[in-house]
Amino acid sequence: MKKYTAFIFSLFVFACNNTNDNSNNNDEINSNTAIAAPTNLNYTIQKVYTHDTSAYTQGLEWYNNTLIEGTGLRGKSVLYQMDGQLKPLSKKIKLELPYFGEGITVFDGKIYQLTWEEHAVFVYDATTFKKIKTLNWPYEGWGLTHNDTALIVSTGSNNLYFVNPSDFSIQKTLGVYNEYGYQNMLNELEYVDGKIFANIYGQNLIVVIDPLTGRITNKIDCTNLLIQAKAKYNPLTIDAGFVLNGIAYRKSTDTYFLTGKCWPVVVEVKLN
Ligand SMILES: [Ca+2]
Repeated sequence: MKKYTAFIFSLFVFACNNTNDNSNNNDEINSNTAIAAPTNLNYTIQKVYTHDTSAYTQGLEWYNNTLIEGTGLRGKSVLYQMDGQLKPLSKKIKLELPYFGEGITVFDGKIYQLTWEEHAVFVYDATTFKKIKTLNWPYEGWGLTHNDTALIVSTGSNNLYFVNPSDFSIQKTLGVYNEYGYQNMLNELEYVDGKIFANIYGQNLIVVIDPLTGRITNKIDCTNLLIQAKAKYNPLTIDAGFVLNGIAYRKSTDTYFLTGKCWPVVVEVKLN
């Protein structure tokens, strides 16, 4: 589901339960109560950084003043670390074939890295980048973040899975919805102050989710982000699969670092 066809497909599957791990049904939303539409959040660009255009971004998270990025594509998937100015540091893990890297998050001193279709979750020491163990995940792996006690996984469906960090056993499944129904294609994630931010695959859209109810409370339209960031690129050379994907919150500056798959820039924004 990472190719251009998937993007077209995504335009039609919105609110449909077509993936095998969707357990929710639109009927479960109380149709007697109007669901409030998400309110728009605006952003102000703070700074624009260079991003490696070979990095097919799947996961992005700040950890100890370094930005950790996990990337995808078979034979090209890596896990690496950048300094505070987003200059790549030496620590870098290359995934072997056939593994297709997906979302990452750092929890209790360990980096967790999903894989797309391989059902493997790699766990590394966040300081040394040495692999500690490999866990199993039954569904596709897309996005990953965490709250104080659980890792939170997206699978491209409308569900978020709260899992035990020690073995990835599912503690809770949360259906994510807006005023029209369930929201499919949840991708890269970021947990910030009791809310879950999610990229919607194939759209220039970030949604903000209430983790207690699954309701999308806010949305951030990133349609003009590359233009506003004055990113130098030829749109004709951009693959249709190089979509917005990547949210990392830096607490020290209260700013969000946004990018996309193989984008030339990472854009630091403050939400208004
Ligand atoms: Ca993230």
